[in-house]
Amino acid sequence: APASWYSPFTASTRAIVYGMQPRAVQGMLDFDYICKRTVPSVACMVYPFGGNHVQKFYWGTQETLLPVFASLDEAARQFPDADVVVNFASCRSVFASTAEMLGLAQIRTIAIIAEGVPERHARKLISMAGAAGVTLIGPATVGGIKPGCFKIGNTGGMMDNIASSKLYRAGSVAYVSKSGGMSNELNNIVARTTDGVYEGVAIGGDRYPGTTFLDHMLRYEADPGCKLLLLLGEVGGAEEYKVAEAVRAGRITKPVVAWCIGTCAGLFATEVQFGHAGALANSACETADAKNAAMRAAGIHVPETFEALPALLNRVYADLVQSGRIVPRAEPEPPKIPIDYAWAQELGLVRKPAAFVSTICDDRGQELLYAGMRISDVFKDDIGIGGVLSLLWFKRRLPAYACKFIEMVLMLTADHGPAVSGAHNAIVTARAGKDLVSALCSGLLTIGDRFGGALDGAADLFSSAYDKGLTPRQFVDSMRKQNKLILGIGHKIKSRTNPDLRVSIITEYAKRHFPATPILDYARAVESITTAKKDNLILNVDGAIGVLFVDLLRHSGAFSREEADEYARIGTLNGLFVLGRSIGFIGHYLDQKRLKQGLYRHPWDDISYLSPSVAQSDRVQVGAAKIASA
Ligand code: Q5B
Repeated sequence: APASWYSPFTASTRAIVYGMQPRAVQGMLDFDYICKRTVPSVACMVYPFGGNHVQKFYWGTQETLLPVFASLDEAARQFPDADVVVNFASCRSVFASTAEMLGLAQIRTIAIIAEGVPERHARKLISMAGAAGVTLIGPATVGGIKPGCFKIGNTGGMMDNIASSKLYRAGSVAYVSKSGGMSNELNNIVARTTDGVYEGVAIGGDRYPGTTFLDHMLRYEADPGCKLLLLLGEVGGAEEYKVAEAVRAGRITKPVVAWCIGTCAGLFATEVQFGHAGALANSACETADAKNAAMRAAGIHVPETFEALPALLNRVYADLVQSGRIVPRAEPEPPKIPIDYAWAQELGLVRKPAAFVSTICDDRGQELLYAGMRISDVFKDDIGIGGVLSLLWFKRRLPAYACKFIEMVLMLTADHGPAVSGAHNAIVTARAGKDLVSALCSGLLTIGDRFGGALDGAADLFSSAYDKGLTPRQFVDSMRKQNKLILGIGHKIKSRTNPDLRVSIITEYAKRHFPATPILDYARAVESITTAKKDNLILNVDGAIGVLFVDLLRHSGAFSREEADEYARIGTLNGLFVLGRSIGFIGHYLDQKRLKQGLYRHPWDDISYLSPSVAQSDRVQVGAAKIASA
């Protein structure tokens, strides 16, 4: 059936949702789906920020896309069949947006969800809506629901609630209340005591609702699908009297069951403002007791207490069935409700193997955890960057001397001038106009066996030789026999006569604080052999850190031998240089940017051009031809 003044929501109603409210939209689509609607009730969304785009939603178990428009005007143009707007604008912008909606001829109903709308704005909007012939629901409401047809925003709560109140199919009882929370209560009561809800609207708790109890009661009276009217009023205002008057005057002829909540107000010594802005009795006739009495006197079915409401509703419903005015319909099979994976998981209904396993950090709770340690404790215990590294790299807290050692390594390796491979690359990249990450990566990509990435290799070579029981001399000879350089030995500029102070600092610290340093001692013995050959074949900074870290892993007591070997094997030690030197590479990048250095081009006089001469090239070609013909 098409929409009419008394039935604005049908199974083909289409709405524009104003505001970025994906949860509410998904709720509406889920409702549509279980009502077996063929077309989603949400035509599109309007969100003034971010331009036109699409948002992904579920339609049952499948995914679907809904358009989002930056302007209401365009949304209306694209969806001329949309005649309802669910307006989620905040109380600050609701006036302007609703006024704009009222200017669109196709819009017949607007639900205003915002609370705290200034009363003067509400009154102005009511008068504008009246002039435009538009039905306003709200402000300060969840909206309403028409089972089997349409649901405004978050009305009805979660899908299991909607299903248990059988809101996926129409009943015969139409209700109007102020509160969205109490609407849920009514959905439940009506489902248990009658053949179910035909329609339900919460008009909102403000003093000036866009439409009143009477407006909706008159709609329900005119709507042939509705057989029984239910009103849940509340203390404050005089709207219930208007309904009573309509019943008395014969404008409402269908049976009405009603209750006005707030009868407990009499127990307080002074007038009490209940939850809603309008829920305050300003005079004796605005009390719940007075309004219940007036409705009862008008012939409305009013129970003695709210607790007696369900039984009364059931009695009136049973009379309607008995008199043949309601013919109960066969109950359809309850729909299967697709439930979100996250919710199903929370309920313990599903499980699936995770694609990733992570054991070092957890950001899901209230507080970030590093290997189980709260971030606030990281600072309370002042564990420093060494402590953080030990948590995230080794999943444990290391002794203070070890954390200090880690910090010293990071400080020592932070930079070694602009001439080393990595800094040079970072500088050239920065000067080519690239960004920080590119410059940093370009520097990092030079780290390897020859430059800065010899820590792991050195640790492996020295500790393996030591473990095998090779004397330092046997080790050096075996490496020479294999024509292999000893990683961790040798430096481009440092030598016995120009010692690398970084190495002295770190080894002296380790000698003072580490429980034992057998691999360092072994490496020193190797160094005395290599430096005898050539002055620059010293234990370099990579080598010193590499062997010391093996000593730390093996003798700190914090690791088993298997763990110690594994950390040395999986690249941990080069990670120290990578981390430390990143500080320097970023420094070089910033330095170049600060100095506004232009594109670097290497000078010709610094390149030996050794390409063959023309004559040589001819000889090569003749030679090649002879070989080919032979
Ligand atoms: N020979 C570092 O070579 C360097 C030998 C060796 C046995 C060795 C070289 C090397 C191993 C890798 C290593 C880390 C390329 C270095 C770092 C960080 C840095 C950098 C900075 C920073 C230097 C001359 C003669 C030859 C060779 C022999 C050389 N190395 N023998 N084991 N390891 N080391 N890298 O001076 O008989 O004449 O043929 O690869 O540990 O990267 O500041 O710059 O903080 O940024 O060019 O400190 O040692 O020596 O290759 O001309 O060799 O010594 O066989 O003998 P050089 P070459 P022969 S720290």
